[in-house]
Amino acid sequence: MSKFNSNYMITMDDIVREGDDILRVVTEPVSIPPSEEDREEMISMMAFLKNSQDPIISKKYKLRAGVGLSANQIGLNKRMFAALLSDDQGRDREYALFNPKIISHSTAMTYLPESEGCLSVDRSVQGFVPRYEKVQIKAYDAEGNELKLRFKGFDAIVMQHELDHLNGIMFYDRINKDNPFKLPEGVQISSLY
Ligand code: UDB
Ligand code: ZN
Repeated sequence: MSKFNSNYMITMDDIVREGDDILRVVTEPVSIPPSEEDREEMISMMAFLKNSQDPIISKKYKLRAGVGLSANQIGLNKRMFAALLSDDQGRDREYALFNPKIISHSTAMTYLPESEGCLSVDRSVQGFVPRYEKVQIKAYDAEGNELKLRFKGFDAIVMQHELDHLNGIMFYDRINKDNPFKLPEGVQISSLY
């Protein structure tokens, strides 16, 4: 059993930083339905995101306001991530996804004009990170039910950023090496804002 049981509080000290090899590993699928251990770790990851988005708690524990966290970012070689997004009405939407996979995507792409950043990266990296504007994801939930989910805009960017982590890819790997603000050619791509 890892230390990340459902009572454990993840803080920034638990977040693996760039340079650690686990961030460059193609993570291993988890069993479906997920084991008790996998589910407890996921609960702990989701609690981190909730705490990090709570103004009082995040200030007390010096947490960066996180929207997504992949298992290898806390040192676990597992294909699972948590995301805590907001719907159109500002209500929380929790995604606890096991063995997620992109099953289809738009040809159109988008990017965050202010670049991405990452909980595992303690410096600002300039440049555009091209992402699909829309993605459809197949995954399993904590009970082992198959899910098919559609995301667009910022939510789609978060999903692709977390899926990249599970494949050992960092956001800056996708920034053009010659000119960080050069966009891919021959594709429709527009700024998210
Ligand atoms: C984040 N948060 O959690 F546009 F309300 C980033 C950090 C690195 C700045 C903490 C973030 O983008 N929050 C945010 C953005 C908004 C509106 C808002 C909150 N991640 C997650 C991460 O590193 N996961 O591995 C980085 C994001 C950059 C683009 C997608 C994920
Ligand atoms: Zn990240």
